[in-house]
Amino acid sequence: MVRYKHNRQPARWRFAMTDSHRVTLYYSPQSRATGTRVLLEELGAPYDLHVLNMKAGEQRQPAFLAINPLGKVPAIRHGEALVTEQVAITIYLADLFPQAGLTPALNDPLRGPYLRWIAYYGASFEPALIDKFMQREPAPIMQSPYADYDTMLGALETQLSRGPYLLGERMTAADVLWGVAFSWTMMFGIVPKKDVFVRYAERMTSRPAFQRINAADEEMAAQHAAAAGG
Ligand SMILES: N[C@@H](CCC(=O)N[C@@H](CS)C(=O)NCC(=O)O)C(=O)O
Repeated sequence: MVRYKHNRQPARWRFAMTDSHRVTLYYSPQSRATGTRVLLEELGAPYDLHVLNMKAGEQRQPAFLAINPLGKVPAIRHGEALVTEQVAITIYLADLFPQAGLTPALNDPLRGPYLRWIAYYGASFEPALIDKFMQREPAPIMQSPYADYDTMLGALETQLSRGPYLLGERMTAADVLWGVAFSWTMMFGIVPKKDVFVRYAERMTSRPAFQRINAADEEMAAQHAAAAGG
């Protein structure tokens, strides 16, 4: 396991950051934790990486199973709080660093839609994605948590076509989650490369934060493969 330190908060609010803001991200390159790291960078958050070599099976060792019994990344530790699940982590981190402007405040009319589309990721998109990837017949529409794949994706298409971001003109932490998700799900051919999805993913992945982490991930993934013996 390797630890790295990152302090990339913009100068304008660096004075306000204390050690109480420091976050530890349990991490593996080119995984669902990548989006969380990109979010930390977009937020200018101070964080440490606790890196797991998943190719060597470190996520299933007792030390990490004590953090997340599912053996999955991302997970974060912030003080006494341990948070798993991308959806919870996205909301938690964006609220922890409101200065970055990526979270609508509680009294903002966008707060509800913001939560809706973040929750949609975990509750509807991911289950649909896995059924599609496994070429599994979905449950009947009344039992399926996502209705059916085309309806689930169609709702996203409608929302994104209002763009440029999920909530219209305002970029939020939800876009970091979704931009990264569209990028890898289209790369794996699970989500079709429709113009609206491609443009949206490009808008998010062309940002410096994603570019930086993507490059670092490539290097780290190669080191992990070598360390795990190919
Ligand atoms: N429900 C979890 C899923 C996380 C997840 O699937 N993580 C994958 C990385 S892409 C993982 O850690 N897989 C390792 C394994 O299960 O061995 C979330 O949304 O955070």
